[in-house]
Amino acid sequence: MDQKNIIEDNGQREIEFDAKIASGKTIEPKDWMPERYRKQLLRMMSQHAHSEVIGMLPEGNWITRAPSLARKAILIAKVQDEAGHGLYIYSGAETLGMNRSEMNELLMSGKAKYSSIFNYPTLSWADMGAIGWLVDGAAIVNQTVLAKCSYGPYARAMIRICKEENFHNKQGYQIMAYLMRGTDEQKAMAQDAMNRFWWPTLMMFGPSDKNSPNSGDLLKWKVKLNTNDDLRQRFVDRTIPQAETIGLTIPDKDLTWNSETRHYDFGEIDWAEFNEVISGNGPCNKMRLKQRNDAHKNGQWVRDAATAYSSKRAKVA
Ligand code: FAQ
Repeated sequence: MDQKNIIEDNGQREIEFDAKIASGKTIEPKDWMPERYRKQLLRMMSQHAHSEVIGMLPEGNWITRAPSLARKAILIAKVQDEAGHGLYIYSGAETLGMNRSEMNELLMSGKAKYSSIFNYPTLSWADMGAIGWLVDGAAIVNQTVLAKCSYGPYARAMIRICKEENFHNKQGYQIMAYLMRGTDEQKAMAQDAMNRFWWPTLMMFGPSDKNSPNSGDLLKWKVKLNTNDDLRQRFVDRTIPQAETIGLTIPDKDLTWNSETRHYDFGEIDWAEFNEVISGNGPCNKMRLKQRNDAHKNGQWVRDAATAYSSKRAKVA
């Protein structure tokens, strides 16, 4: 096919692709897709998968120190769930033409992004409550919408992940609620976790709409169905009453209920801090990358054993 025909052919395919998206059908791995759609999805899905995997580190930090056997079992199960989420999303991302080890290389070399929230330290047991309640709560708001996104493998992974995130969210809220019924020290610990995690959680939704370079493409192609600011507002509106119910104070002096818009107005996010964190200069960026690299290196014997086992089974079969 000559150059002119290729351009016309791709133009026709793009019209069909846009019509498919407009009709609400999902795009599947073998369907034709514009190169920019593929790249945007791969960027977003691989970052999401990396976030699940790096997200195990701040919580893993508390497994040996959980205050009871039941809490330890729950936390182990939660961290294991996050590994599973990473796996589903990496598998979905692989359908876009990059294999998992390449994605992992980009993560381990510091070239790929993962959610800013995991570059903050977990200093007390209450932080496990704050992560489950706030961080998983934010993830649910974002991912419930992604479960209706235009790329089939991503949308389907989100359905299962959201079910599990709901358990995570409830166990986190329960930790916070129990602490708020406890001693003055326990209440102070819960409030301190709230104070440290509130603003970084709002940053999880990404830059404000006017500074979000990828939103245009993603909204056009129905990968995102809402803007960053819309989802952030949705999270604030649903979380304030939960905080009030258990007696936690939101660390925002500008927070007010707006009876006209029927939403909470809230203060300005520290975007300088956000930009520092996503550029690799947050409180824990370097430590997280080192932990991830060390875990990969120390897990080599597991990968070797799994490879040896599968080749042995292949010989028997
Ligand atoms: N952190 O143009 P936009 C979880 C980057 S899962 C780091 O607005 P976009 C579960 C962005 O990549 C949490 N970087 O970008 C769990 C872009 O840079 P690039 C993860 C961020 O894609 C719970 C640049 O800024 N969830 O927590 C962040 O339209 C507990 C410009 O931004 C997902 O990944 C950030 N917060 O919107 C696990 C959900 N925000 O790539 C363990 C899927 C923005 O051009 C324990 N992702 N950037 O170099 C999304 O919904 C979107 O990608 C956004 C960003 C909303 C994150």
